[in-house]
Formats: sequence, C-alpha cells, structure tokens
Amino acid sequence: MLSAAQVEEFDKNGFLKGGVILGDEEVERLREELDLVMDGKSVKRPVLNRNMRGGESKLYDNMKMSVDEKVVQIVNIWMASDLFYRHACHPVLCEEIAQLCRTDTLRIWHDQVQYKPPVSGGPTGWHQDHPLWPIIQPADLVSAWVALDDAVIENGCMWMVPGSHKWGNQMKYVASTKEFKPYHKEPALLPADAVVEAVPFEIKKGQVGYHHCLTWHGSPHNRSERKRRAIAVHYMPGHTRYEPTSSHVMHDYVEVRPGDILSGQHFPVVYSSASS
Ligand SMILES: O=C(O)CCC(=O)C(=O)O
Repeated sequence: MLSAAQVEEFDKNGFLKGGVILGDEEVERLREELDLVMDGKSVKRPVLNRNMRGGESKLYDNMKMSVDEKVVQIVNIWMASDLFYRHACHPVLCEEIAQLCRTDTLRIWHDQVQYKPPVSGGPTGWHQDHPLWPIIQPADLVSAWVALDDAVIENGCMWMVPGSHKWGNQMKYVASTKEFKPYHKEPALLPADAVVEAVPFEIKKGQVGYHHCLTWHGSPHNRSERKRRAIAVHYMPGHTRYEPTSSHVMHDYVEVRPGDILSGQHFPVVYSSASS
C-alpha cells in the first residue's frame, strides 16, 4: 500500500520507486524461467521473443542500434510461464497500481521483458508508452517495472523526465542526443513551464518502479560486465477501451468490438477490489 505522499509524488513526476517486492530466491526462479523462455525451451510461447535491433524494430526508430547490439524483448512471458503470470498477479503490485490508477479493477494489457546483455546491451530509445499502443484508450495506464538485476547507470537503467506525463502525446517530437539526452524537436509546443531534463531511475534487484504511460523514458547501452534483466507489466484500469487507430502486436488477441472494454482471455483480470 502506497502512502498519500507517494501517490502525490507519482502524480507530480509520473514515476515512483516502490519497495523490494521479491526476495533473492524468487528473483532466481524468475531468472531461470526467463532463460527457458528466451531460449525457446518453454512448452508454451510468449507473443514475441526477439532482439529489438535497428531494422527489425520500428518501435524505437528515434534511436538506431548497430547490428552487434542486443536488447532481448519478450512480450507476454505470462502466457509462456505460470510463474510470470503469478508475478503479474503479485498482490503488492496490483494493490499499488490500483491506487495509482484510482481503479477497482486491473487487467494485464501486456507484459514485457527487456534484457540488455553485458557489454553488447543496446539502448531503448526515448519514448512514451501510450502512443506505441494505438489500440487502447484512455492514456492513463501505469506499469510496474521490476528489476531482476540491480539496474544502475552503468548497466543501462531507465531514465525518466519528471512531469512529462502531463504534456500529452509528444511522441513524434521526442528525440535523443548522441549522449542519450532527450529533447523536444518543437519545444514551443510544450507547456511554458516544461523542463526537459532526465533523471536516472536506478532500481534494486527485486524492487519495483512505477511509471505512467505518457512519461518520457528510455534506457541507454549496457557497456558494463553485468546483465540488466527486468520484467515490466503494463496494467489496464477497469475502464480501458479497445479503440484501434493503428496496428499493435496484441491486436490479433482482441475479441471485443471497438469501443468495448478490452477484456478477454488474453487480457485477464488480475485485481478486483470487490474480491479482496
Ligand atoms: O526496460 C527498459 O529499459 C525499458 C522498458 C520500457 O520502456 C517500459 O517498461 O515501458
């Protein structure tokens, strides 16, 4: 349960560090399970298991990667692994996300592992999540990003731009310098008091970091000798609707009509305050 001060901090900045919610053994079991899925050895399969490298990925085209860089992206590992499904149902994550979303119901929109291997780990370019999810509305989802290794500056932790979740959809103007500093291509379009300045979001192994789906964020290279693994679960509040305007990898799994609440077996309810 988050305090009122924590909720206020999240509302102000668009991100918040939570507590350590996984012990060493739990992290170890998730790491083993991740290896199985990543190596294609699990019985069930995730929706995506790929290297998000330049050319293969249009998601982050404001940040090109060279061919020897690697960011393994797995989408919906919960469909391949009961352990990861249970992780998405973690009572602390769900209760705190429900607080931040002011909702009594949560569904999984989708989850996402991003693994940056030692030395060759590539960047994840500056972006906002919701503009990359053009089949759902409104833009008020919150994600729970749990580190499976200490995520620090040296191994490519995420960076966040405080307050940027209040600036609306700016995705087509969000850009990055060579030094991985974010900037806006048409700053006059931002609110007068907007300051585009990124801060590191270091998260300990087993700890959770929350971010709003409009917060500008990204993560640079991992040139260290350490792995950087993490599992993000992107949660939908009870009122999220299916409103397709473009394509998305989860589109094929939708069974409802435009305008309907996005429900169904691939978007399971993982929290309902009526049941707690
Ligand atoms: O893991 C990362 O570095 C980026 C993850 C991300 O963009 C997200 O969870 O929304």
